[in-house]
Amino acid sequence: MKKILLVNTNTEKAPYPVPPLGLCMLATRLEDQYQVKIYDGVFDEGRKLVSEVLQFQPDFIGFSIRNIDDTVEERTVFYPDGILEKFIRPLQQITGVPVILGGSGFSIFPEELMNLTGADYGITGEGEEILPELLSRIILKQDLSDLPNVITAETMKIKGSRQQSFRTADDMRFPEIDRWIDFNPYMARGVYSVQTKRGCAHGCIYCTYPLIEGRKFRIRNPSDIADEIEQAHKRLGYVTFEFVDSTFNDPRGHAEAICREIIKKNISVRLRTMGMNPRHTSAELFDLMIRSGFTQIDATPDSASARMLKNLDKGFTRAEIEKMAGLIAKFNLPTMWFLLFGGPGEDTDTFQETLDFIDNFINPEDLVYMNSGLRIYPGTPLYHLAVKEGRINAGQSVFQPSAYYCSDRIAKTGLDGLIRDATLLRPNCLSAGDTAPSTAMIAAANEFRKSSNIQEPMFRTLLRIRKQWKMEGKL
Ligand code: B12
Repeated sequence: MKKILLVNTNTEKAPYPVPPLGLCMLATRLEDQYQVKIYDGVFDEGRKLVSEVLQFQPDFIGFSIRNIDDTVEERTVFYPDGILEKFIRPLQQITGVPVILGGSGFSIFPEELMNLTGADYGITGEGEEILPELLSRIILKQDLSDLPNVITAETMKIKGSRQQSFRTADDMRFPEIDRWIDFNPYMARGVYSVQTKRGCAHGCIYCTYPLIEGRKFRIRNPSDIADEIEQAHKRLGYVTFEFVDSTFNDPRGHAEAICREIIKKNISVRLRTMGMNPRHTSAELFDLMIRSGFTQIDATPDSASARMLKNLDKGFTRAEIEKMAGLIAKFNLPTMWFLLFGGPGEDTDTFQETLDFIDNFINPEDLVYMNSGLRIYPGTPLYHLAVKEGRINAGQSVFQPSAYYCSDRIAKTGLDGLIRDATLLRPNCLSAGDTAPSTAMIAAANEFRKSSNIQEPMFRTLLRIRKQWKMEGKL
């Protein structure tokens, strides 16, 4: 049997370490035909990689590239150089086996990453269908030119338009993450990731999700999702399950069906999710979410200004965000809010509108992240707008993270000042540059949770410590 090593090159541990779900899915798909191993670089950061390769002697090495930069203009962390230095170069020096790249970050910047790394092949988008096909064609020395989403060192081009290979997501075999990687280091602050669908049908002007996952929602069978959670819960015990979908409650009815299946299992699990679409929230959904085990959610409306919601093409209204906020309050569901300032047309009025929303609709115990400036990604409406407005040239690469958009109706420094003032007056509001709490703060939060046996989400404890330290002048 030929061997393939899949390498997770993501070493980011903020806001918390995330397990390489995509690689585990690929490993699960490949294991019938190949001997597969995952090297998880999150905690080891490449230290044991060379010795693993010398021991395993793979025939292929696949690198997953997830993060390119942290999308926070003020602090800009750029990951590719570290990925090259810690993971890719050391292996290129000791072996000549084909190197294949993939992952969400790679899918946004395939040409740039092929150039930077000198890799042999790359696959954009989901890998389950194309990777096995690519491997067998390489083995059989067959032509690759009709393989969609594949880029090679020779062609440096992706053939045709990007396609998604699954018609539905039912054939997305769920992996047992902890069978592929050591899950122990994730147990402290990490989460067990679950994907319930692929695709995003929304048109938010700055967003890469449709580019990475396709524009059509392709949903998994809700009872399979509940089985996955039940089985992982049995294996791991106390762990938080996090849904990693673009938005959890889309298309309408899917989230409700998942919650019902989990409730039927009669298991006591902790659930959380990223993006909620305000339009598809309802008392019924929140009731089901609470009953199935949700202990926190992320709300990502980006803005609460009617004008900005339109300009960002969010697909929902201010009234719908207010409805969602009302439900969050009614069901007392701890929430992290994410707001994005500086999009096209942002001015002091629209800023104030969103600030009023924070003051009137958000629980002061909930966290609000305020981000300034929008990262410009290739292939997005924002990219085209930036070209039209003469901010970048048509076709210009925006790989280096200096490409941010800020409305011409508000100076960037002025916007940063407004955010700073807002966060000074509101202890629950943080500028996006503050997403990583210090080790001392995490330690204090853990200590507090242990001594008070408190069950609240970590972000609330961190906020508690932050407020206390601020009062004591420690911050
Ligand atoms: C969920 C999510 C989060 C959650 C993670 C929760 C969790 N439990 O995992 C949270 C909110 C915590 C988060 C945080 C961050 N995120 Co995030 N996140 C996502 C999101 C929406 C989905 C990721 C995911 O799990 N997908 C599902 C899995 C199954 O897919 P996958 O891993 O991509 O794998 C598939 C393919 O990529 C491919 N593939 C993967 N590896 C390989 C390897 C090979 C060889 C091949 C052939 C194929 C292949 O096949 C897999 C199966 O089909 C993506 C956007 C997106 N739609 O992809 C952004 C995304 C990955 N995040 C991004 C960023 C920037 C971040 C942060 C740095 C933000 C910040 N400043 O804090 C942090 C970093 C966190 C960390 N520790 O790494 C960016 C990365 C690109 C970039 N701009 O750099 C993305 C793409 C969003 C964006 N802005 O464009 N994120």
